[in-house]
Amino acid sequence: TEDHDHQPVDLDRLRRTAETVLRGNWSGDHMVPSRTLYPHQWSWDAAFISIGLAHVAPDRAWRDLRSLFTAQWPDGRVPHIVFDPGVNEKDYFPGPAFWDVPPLPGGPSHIRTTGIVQPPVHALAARMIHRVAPDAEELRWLYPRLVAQQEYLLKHRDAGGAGLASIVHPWESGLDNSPSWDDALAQLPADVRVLDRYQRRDVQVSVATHRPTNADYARYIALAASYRDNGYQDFDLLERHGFVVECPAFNALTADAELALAEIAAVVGADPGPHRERAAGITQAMIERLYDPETGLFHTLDVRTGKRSKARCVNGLMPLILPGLPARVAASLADQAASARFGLSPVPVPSYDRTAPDFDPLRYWRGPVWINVNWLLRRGFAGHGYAAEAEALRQAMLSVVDRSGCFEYFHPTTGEGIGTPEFSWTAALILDLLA
Ligand code: 2M8
Repeated sequence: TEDHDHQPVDLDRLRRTAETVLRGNWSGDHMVPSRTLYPHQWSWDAAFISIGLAHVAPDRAWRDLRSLFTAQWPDGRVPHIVFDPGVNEKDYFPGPAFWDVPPLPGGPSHIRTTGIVQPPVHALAARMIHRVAPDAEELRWLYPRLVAQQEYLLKHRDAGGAGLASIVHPWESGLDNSPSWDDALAQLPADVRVLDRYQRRDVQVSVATHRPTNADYARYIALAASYRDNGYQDFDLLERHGFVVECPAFNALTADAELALAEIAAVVGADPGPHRERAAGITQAMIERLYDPETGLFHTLDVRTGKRSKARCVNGLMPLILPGLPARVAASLADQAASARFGLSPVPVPSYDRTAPDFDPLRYWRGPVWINVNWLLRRGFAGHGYAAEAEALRQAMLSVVDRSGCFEYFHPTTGEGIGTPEFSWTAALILDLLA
């Protein structure tokens, strides 16, 4: 046991630190994930951020979600980045010129966005903000938009035909360079010459050995360009696009969003029934397609090859957030999360199996600890009656952030802060854990 296991957490100092980060990262009508590395608005960041912000600045929490959904596309997709027109194009790559989204008929013409999505955590966020700072008017504004977001994912993105949403880019998962995508990406050429035409901004602002490799980055750029050049359309994805994958975390969050929508529906006078049915359908399809009883984990499915990835990654634990998961499946996830492969404390659950030969404690989503997935896992434990594990994970999160600061991610052994130092969702979710 390392000494940080025993250090008492200074709760007041922690709260003040987190509040300071969120004050510094507010940009008029939205929060940036980080002033330096991520100077625009990100989709799932906004959801996590608003959950924590609700406790200290509920107006800003509602505002952040409203800003994001103002940029929603007419087909229902919520873009993964909404660009701030006040930020210089060279301050983030790939920026609005690369994504080149044409003004959308019926959509806001002055707002520039990417054309891919991120996990739909926003219904959960709306439900949670409403509990802390009730505002039925905001919920009424958001409800049809949240429903359209779900319909986009469950109709346009059901490339596998089984009722699950596919992602068309690793960035859509939020777990950029997770080993979950290695098999699917290995089938694509990695032509790093594509990077000659662009400047990677992330490796200038952050440490290159912590960020995705150039080979991976070249594939990210090629995939984004291919989706863009197909007009951001989703028909015939399997024939037209090189990356079509079902992710267990993305789909668990999609099902969880339906459960949140069922509760929101009750407030706004809509029918909760269909939302509950959809959540149950997604949960069932996930168990059939993505669960491996031998590993006791969920795995990503490459819809193009029909093969499940063997990698054991944190997204494979995420279905624990679903209350409808059979107790035996929940028990196997809980076992795995507490096992030597992951481990809940003294440092929270890492992004990848600690015992894997290619576990990398520093490289982004291939080893380090992230607070957002641990915050979700904690909810999962609590929801399935694992109170001790939920509390151990909560303490581990508070302790690592208290010692190191509101970093983007943390070293999975030492707990040292890595990446960008004043990271919004870390600060926000700590405030939620302290509430
Ligand atoms: C990271 O992703 C962006 C691309 O969207 C990047 O690497 O530039 C991921 O950690 C993602 O989950 C997160 O939403 C984003 C902003 O915090 O950064």
